[in-house]
Amino acid sequence: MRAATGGKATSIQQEIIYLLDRPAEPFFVPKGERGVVFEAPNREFLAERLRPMVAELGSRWGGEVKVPVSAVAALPDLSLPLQLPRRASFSLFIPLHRKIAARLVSIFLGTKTYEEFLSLSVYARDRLNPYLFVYALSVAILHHPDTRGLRLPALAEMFPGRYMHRGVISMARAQASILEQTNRMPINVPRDYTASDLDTEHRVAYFREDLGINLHHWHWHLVYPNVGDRKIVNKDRRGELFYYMHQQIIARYNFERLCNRLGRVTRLLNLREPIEEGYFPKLDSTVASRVWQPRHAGALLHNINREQDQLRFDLEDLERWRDRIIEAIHSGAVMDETGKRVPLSEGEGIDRLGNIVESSVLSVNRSLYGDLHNLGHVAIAYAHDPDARHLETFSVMGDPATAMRDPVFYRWHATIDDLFQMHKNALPAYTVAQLDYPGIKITKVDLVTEGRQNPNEFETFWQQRDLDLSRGLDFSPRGPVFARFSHLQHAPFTYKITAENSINKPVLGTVRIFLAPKYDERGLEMLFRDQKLLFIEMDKFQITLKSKPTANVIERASSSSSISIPFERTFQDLESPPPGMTESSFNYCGCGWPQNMLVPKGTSEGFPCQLFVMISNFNDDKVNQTPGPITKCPDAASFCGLRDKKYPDKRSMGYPFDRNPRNGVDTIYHFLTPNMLLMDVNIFFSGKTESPTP
Ligand code: CUO
Repeated sequence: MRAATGGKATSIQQEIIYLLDRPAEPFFVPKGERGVVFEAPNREFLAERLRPMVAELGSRWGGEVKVPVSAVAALPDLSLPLQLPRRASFSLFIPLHRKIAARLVSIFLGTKTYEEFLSLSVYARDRLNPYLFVYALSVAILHHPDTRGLRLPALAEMFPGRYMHRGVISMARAQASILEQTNRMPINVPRDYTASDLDTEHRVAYFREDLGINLHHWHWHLVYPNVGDRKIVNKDRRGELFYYMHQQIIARYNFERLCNRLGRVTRLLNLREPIEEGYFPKLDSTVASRVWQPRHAGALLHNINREQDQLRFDLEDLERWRDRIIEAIHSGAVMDETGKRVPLSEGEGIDRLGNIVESSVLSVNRSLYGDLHNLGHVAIAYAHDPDARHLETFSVMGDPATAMRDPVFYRWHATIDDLFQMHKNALPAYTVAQLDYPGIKITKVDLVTEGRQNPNEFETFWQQRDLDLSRGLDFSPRGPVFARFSHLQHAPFTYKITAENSINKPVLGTVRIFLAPKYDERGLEMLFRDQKLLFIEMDKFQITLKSKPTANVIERASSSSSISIPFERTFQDLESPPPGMTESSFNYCGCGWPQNMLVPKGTSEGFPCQLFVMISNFNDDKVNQTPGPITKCPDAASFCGLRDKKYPDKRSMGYPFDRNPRNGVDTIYHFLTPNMLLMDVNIFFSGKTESPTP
């Protein structure tokens, strides 16, 4: 361990995290509340532009915790990462930027010791584009053997400009400069700041602009990078998870839309048609001093030709790739780079297709199937300046940290999901034998919600929350500055499931819980083939079922959901792990659907839904798990997988709703086998706003 000197020592090998603090301030300015200062071994470590500053100001900044940084035998070659100017915008969807990021990540991961990793990071930090640096260092920290146990600070803290109205950031800056800490009041962030009710799409802005949802999405792409060393990219079933996690986002978005009397999102099939939905994000980047460009209603997409990003492609390229992918799906096989047919099989086909469509370096043939999803993001993100004649950079669609704010994100991802559904619909339907669990019968399900008198009712409301913005405010005095924002929340609830086991011994099962709207836009009950796309995963867990005569009563709390992480983890603070959590158990776990968005909003009169509960045979679900220690934070495994492990469910992701049904099944009622139960429930939105807990 490298000892920190002076003041309080930081814990083992944790100092590197402080390089993520206030990304635009040099490394020799104190970081975090503890005032961590990195001490360069020699002047060479300082970026040239900073050298005169250090000479002039000497050690004016002080700092309580000094972290000496060792010299390194060979300084890294940063020529590729340096191609991205410091004030440019960085996008994971632009191929050159992806290449640059991959190089930087591999430089960091090529270090043999923590000391070396820290030294190279310090050396690189103030030379490079801050957003690129934060992305690459975060990926490297998550994967480096000596740092993988560390917690990453939430991106909303490092770059609040990606999450907050720009007025809030300037008010925060003013507060930090003018007021003593004790006199600072939380800055109110209104819920409706991006549009008025004239824009019907604005009814679901609370979903699109939710901080936790956007943080989850950024974190997911951090855990599942699509370029770089295969060791990092090639995680178990990552292509399939790309499909499933995004499919669930679309399902949840459509669910929210139906709650708000909006129709399901329409696909962006014709790239030549004006995009009806405008979006004005009103975000501001604190690092690149730029405004995120809006998109006016009726914008057109264009061919892209932007020299500085080495980016040139035509809309026709996107169309061609899409056609080729559709052709491959219909022929049941893709062609690899040697011209060999690789089947899109029932088991692995979806994983292969996910990597092709996204696309990742695992795509079997990037020259044939191209870079459809990523460059679709790019084409949309540059609608306002496709050839850089106005020297503008991309809009929110160009960054996974912000893309989900824009209504067009869902239209594009609905188009992408459609390809996956084409493949899924071409697969054989699940037979009764693949669905049933002979001997197991669910006899009753109750949903009990705290504070509600009637069973089988969810309750939602608004909740206010304070978020400290000071970590992202470069060059302003220290101390917290809070923004007070509100988000959707639900009352905690418990599922009570009664199940009988008539097999003569205890057996294992997997409980799978889904929720879908009961009626479509016209108030009619849906066909199974439509409703299956709207079933959102609520939970999945393993149980032991005792054999008769006693019935099994299984209780499961909403806070245990397999898709979500607690609020505290979404907004994890750099320096204080939430109560009850040790630092090392905190790790990798920033990925996960925010707990507060588990239940869709519903309506004040009660939105009718169907809760589906199934117990599947664990023998068919079981995975021969990779040996190694138990993962400490499996909470959000359904969307994020398990670190260094196989995806913990052998079934296809989305099972049993990922395929068209067997013959004779028109509605969900026909679909049910005895190990399943369907129940009508309602979601009531109470309209109240809860204040933050002090
Ligand atoms: Cu997550 Cu398009 O993949 O944003």
